[in-house]
Amino acid sequence: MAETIFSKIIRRGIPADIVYEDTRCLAFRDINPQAPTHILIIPKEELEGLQAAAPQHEQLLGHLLLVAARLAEQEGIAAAGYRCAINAGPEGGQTVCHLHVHLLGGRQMEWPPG
Ligand code: DGP
Repeated sequence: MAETIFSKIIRRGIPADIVYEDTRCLAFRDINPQAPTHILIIPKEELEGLQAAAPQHEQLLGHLLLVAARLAEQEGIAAAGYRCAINAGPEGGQTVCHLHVHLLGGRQMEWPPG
């Protein structure tokens, strides 16, 4: 698998505004924010996307969502509400082939997302 831009961020090959890190994941601000708060939470393990997830990723997937919830608290958007989104595959709008959870908040979200 070719190295993605997110793998480069993990190994500090390119800069990012990192807001959280632990042994399993990294969270940083999206370069093209779609809301006042727009953070990407990614596993350090290379995983192409949700479509490539398998039973052994169950704990990792739960961890990413719990980190998103914790970051929402940290960002001060938890009380008002926020959105977590995972784009999977071309029709899902995924452009970077490394699993990532978008954490969006700080404005009213709309539905359907388009
Ligand atoms: P998606 O469309 O779900 O694959 O989202 C990919 C997101 O990644 C998109 O919102 C823009 C963001 N992104 C792409 N390249 C970079 C980068 O080099 N740095 C940061 N911080 N974000 C990036």
